[in-house]
Amino acid sequence: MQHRKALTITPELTFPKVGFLTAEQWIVGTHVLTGLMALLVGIFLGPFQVFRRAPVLKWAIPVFSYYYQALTVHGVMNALFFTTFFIVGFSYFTVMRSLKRNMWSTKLVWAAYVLMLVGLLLVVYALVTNQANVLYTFYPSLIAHPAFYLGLVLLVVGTWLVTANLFLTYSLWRRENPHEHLPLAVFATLTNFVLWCVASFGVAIEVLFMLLPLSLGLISHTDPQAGRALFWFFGHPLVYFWLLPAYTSWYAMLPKQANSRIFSDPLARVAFILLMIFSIPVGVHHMFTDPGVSAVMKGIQTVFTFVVAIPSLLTAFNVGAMLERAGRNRGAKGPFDWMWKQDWHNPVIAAQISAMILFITGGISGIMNASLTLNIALHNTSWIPAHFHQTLGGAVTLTFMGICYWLIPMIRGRGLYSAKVALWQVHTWSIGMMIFGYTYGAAGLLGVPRRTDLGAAPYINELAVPYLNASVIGGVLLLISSILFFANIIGTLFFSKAPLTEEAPIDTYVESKSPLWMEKWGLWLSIVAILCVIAWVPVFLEVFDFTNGFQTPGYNPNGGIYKP
Ligand code: HAS
Ligand code: CU1
Repeated sequence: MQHRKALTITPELTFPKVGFLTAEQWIVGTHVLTGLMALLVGIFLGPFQVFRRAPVLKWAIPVFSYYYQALTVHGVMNALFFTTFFIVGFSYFTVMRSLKRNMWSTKLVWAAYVLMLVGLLLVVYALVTNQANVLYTFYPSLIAHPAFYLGLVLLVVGTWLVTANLFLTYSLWRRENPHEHLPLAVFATLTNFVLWCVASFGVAIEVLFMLLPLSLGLISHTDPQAGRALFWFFGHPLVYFWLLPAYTSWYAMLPKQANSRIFSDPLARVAFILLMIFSIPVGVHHMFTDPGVSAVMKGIQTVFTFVVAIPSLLTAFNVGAMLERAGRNRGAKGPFDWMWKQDWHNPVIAAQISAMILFITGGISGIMNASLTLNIALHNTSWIPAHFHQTLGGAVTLTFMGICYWLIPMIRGRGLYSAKVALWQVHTWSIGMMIFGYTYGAAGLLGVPRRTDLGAAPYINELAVPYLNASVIGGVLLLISSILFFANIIGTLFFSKAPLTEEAPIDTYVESKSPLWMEKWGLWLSIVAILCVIAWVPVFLEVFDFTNGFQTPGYNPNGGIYKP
């Protein structure tokens, strides 16, 4: 006789429509607020980079007066720590709410959090003591204090635990609900953590076998080319790890907020699957000017890069159609009228639509970067920061700010301190980013370099001077916007007296016609692995010097050969 263990069905959690369960509040709140603290440090250094680089000002940067230290703090805090903590907190929210259950293990949630937090503190120590001026890409042969690399390792290991917890929660749910459709938001979250996990192996190998041992004095030399290849195996998927939660909000939350409905759920899932598959075999587009990679591999990864832009074009149509429906529900008539007939007075909606508008130029500039031939003119100029401030600073950060305008009130159990201030914040951010993007893009076309202390440069192309000076206007607007953002967050946390009225903008039941095979994670992982082999193994064979090994000594950015 066959004995089958009876499946114990976990009772569904009932979440309050308005407000959080205590456990949820702690888990989501701690991660999101830690992320915002990292942002608080990083965000204000941005405008001062602009002021330092404008010939009309050439101001020294306050507190971190050494330009490269300030730039590293700006990049590392904003791009690596704010994003990761925020995304993890947001993903826990999405998964718990949508699947109506607790995380698989609350202990694992906190173990991962402690690892990531210790990682953050170690990195902050290395940064503020001026021992890690290696920028957020930490390319060798620049070498930082071991605490910097150890901190990054802990951050990444923490996110692996997060991934395990998310997948175990999902698989329990799937076992108990074999025929139900997985809510889109959870589907998106899982694809995001798959791509993150696979990608993070590249940077883990780089840090564990190249950078940390050199920094500790266990090995004496490194290889910049090999380090860059391992980094960009990770670095490009990283940008989608930031983008996918914003897409999750646009697809799965904005329809409810805008009183509309998703245009196509299956098409959205196709977009997420494509992003998961094609994010990794494209990182060489960051190395088009690197001599060690062959033109053939650059060509192959160029083609894949164009493929990975397609899911974003699908998103533009899918989300655009959802917004058109929202506009028509509000009385829009002509072909374009729906654009203005959005609820522009709601900061949560205004932030997300403005983020999309910034992403139009961000996306187009990305496609231009991806052309091998054009890239020669654009690489390492201020065009690149222009590109990624429309994508990461625009599409992603502005969406996350919009999310904060409903999430922080829910975490705190009080209404938003001021919707009006939030609207001003959104508009100053959008216009500031547009000005920054235009001026830095134009200056880049005139050859102005990125990552360079122009305030100390003996020569700048005169034609670029007006653009660099005009970028100050963007910097001022972004500074004002950052102050308004944090004033509102602090106001909501400590001073708001308004009652909480907004519901969690996520549907716990989603009608979907998507086929269940879309959840074949094993299949997707195999395809990812095959593409990684095709796209990356030849690159690694090209960049590693298997005869002579590592030949370049580490370099201390504060001067001289690196000595631990
Ligand atoms: Fe990129 C460099 C190519 C997307 C971030 N990128 C960077 C760097 C960062 C970054 C940080 O090929 C610098 C790294 C460093 O420090 O060296 N990028 C692309 C391409 C895309 C792209 C092809 N990037 C992103 C995203 C990022 C990001 C997303 C962050 C979140 N990028 C490159 C390349 C380089 C690069 C090269 C290397 C350059 C070099 O030489 O160093 C694509 O994924 C973009 C596709 C996007 C679209 C836009 C779709 C538009 C949508 C909005 C629609 C609007 C609506 C609103 C619906 C095709 C979805 C309408 C409503 C109304 C009411 C009007
Ligand atoms: Cu990229």
